[in-house]
Amino acid sequence: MSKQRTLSIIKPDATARNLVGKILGHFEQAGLTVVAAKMMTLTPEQAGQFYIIHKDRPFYGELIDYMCSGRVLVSVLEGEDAVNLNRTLMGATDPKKAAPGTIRALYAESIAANAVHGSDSAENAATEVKFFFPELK
Ligand code: IDP
Ligand code: MG
Repeated sequence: MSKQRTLSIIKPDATARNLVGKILGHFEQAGLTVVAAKMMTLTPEQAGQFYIIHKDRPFYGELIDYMCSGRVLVSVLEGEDAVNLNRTLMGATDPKKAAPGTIRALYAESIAANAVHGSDSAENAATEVKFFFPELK
C-alpha cells in the first residue's frame, strides 16, 4: 500500500467539547500527516451534498441538522493506507460497538453524534477531498 489521502471531519459534538487536539493526536500518533485543514460551519446545502449517498436513509434529515449544528474541523490526512488506517482509528459507527481505544469508543456521544467522519474507500476519499479542498495539489 502506497501513500494515500483521506478526508476527516471532526464533528460538532467533538468540537463543542474541545476535543480537536486530542483527536488530531490520534491521527498523528498513528503516522498520518494533516496536509490541509479548515474549521468551518457547514450550510445545509454543503452537508446535504456531502452526505447525498445517505439521502434515502431514515436519519438523513437528522444527520444534516446535526452536521450544521456547530463547527467542524475538515482535514485531509496523508499516509500509508490512510483510508483504512483512519477507519480503524475511528472505530465502528455506533460507539457502543467501537473497539476500545478508538476515537468513537473514547469520545462519541451516540450513533448520530459520533465525533468523526472518515472516507470509507479510496474512491470516496478522492471525491470528498475535492469537495472541500478543490485547490489542494
Ligand atoms: P460512518 O460515519 O461510520 O461511515 P455511515 O453509515 O456512513 O457511518 O453513516 C454516516 C453518519 O450518519 C454516521 O457517522 C452517523 O453520524 C449518522 N448515522 C448513521 N447511522 C445512524 C443511525 O442509525 N441514526 C442516526 N444517525 C446515524
Ligand atoms: Mg460513511
